[in-house]
Amino acid sequence: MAHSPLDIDEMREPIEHRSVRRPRVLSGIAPSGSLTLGNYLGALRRFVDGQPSHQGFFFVADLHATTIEHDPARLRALTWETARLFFAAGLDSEQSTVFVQSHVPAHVELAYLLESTAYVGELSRMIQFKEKGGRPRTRASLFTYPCLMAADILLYEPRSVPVGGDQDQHVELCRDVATRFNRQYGETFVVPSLDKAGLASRVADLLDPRSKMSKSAPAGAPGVVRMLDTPDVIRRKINRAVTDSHAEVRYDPVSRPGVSNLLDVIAVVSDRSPDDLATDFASYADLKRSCIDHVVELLAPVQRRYAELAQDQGHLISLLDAGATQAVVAAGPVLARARDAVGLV
Ligand code: AQP
Repeated sequence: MAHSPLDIDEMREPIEHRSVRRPRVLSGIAPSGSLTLGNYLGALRRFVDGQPSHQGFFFVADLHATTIEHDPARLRALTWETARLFFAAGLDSEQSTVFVQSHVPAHVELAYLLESTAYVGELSRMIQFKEKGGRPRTRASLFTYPCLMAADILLYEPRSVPVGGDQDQHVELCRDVATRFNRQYGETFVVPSLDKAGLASRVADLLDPRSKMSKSAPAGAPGVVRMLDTPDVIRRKINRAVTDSHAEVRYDPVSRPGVSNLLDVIAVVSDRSPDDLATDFASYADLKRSCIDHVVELLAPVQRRYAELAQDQGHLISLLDAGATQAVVAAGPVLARARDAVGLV
């Protein structure tokens, strides 16, 4: 008999978690660049806000950063920086499991078993692979990356995974592969449902407001505000943000994306509606000034905590070690079931 994802979820919830009713969430951020204001507002800050109500597994997805050409020293530095920013933003090791992906070998081990379940045809259809890969020197890991992402998800048995961005297709593949595995080898994985609600608003690039603000943009890219930018740099970048030739400030993401992006940022930070906010400003100069003030004030405490953490690398390492230990324990039963199911002894 087929089970709905929820039925399977109930059945497969590890015994030690059945009494803990906080729904599980998990998310990884690849250290492919210095984190941006978009990563903060769209991901980190939301993880932090959700800690009391959700059991979170948050990891620096270092393995995902090796799917394209990379510099080892830079990867190492960005991994530490990203982990420090996780804690500086307010992730709390008492409430959430925070770790570095490669410190939990179950991710790679399960990814391999899923590579032995996924088909070349379905992996070839992934839009991200078609866009970034398909050349003779494309790394094989870029092709199999969705299997690693599926392992990242399935190991922690979340009930649902938020979708709505460029990762949708990968989450769908995760469900397909998990369902096939369960059918071929017996019920092993919780197949998460897709959560289309409650998506973060997307912060756009300040100079190219129809594109996402992206951490892998070149260092110093003027349209990308980094979480560790100084107030002066933030001021300079926002002052140079593209607007348009209209006189009055109005929220219209389709025809006025630059101005609307600045209004969106202030709206998320101040918890107001962007339409309503627009009436506060007499000019674009006013709007930019307010946006600068909000962003500088938002990031100041995070940057202060980051500076403190940077003084004590030993403390950071011990926090991450503890997180990895918890993640190994949480992921262990799922990996053991999968190994057993495919016939490994
Ligand atoms: N501009 C953004 N606005 C809102 N949310 C954003 N996120 C990323 N950019 C924005 C969220 O941050 C998390 C990072 O996930 P990722 O490491 O898988 O990278 P990504 O989604 O591809 O984000 P980037 O910053 O654009 O990285 P690169 O340049 O490496 O591709 C996710 O939760 C994402 O939604």
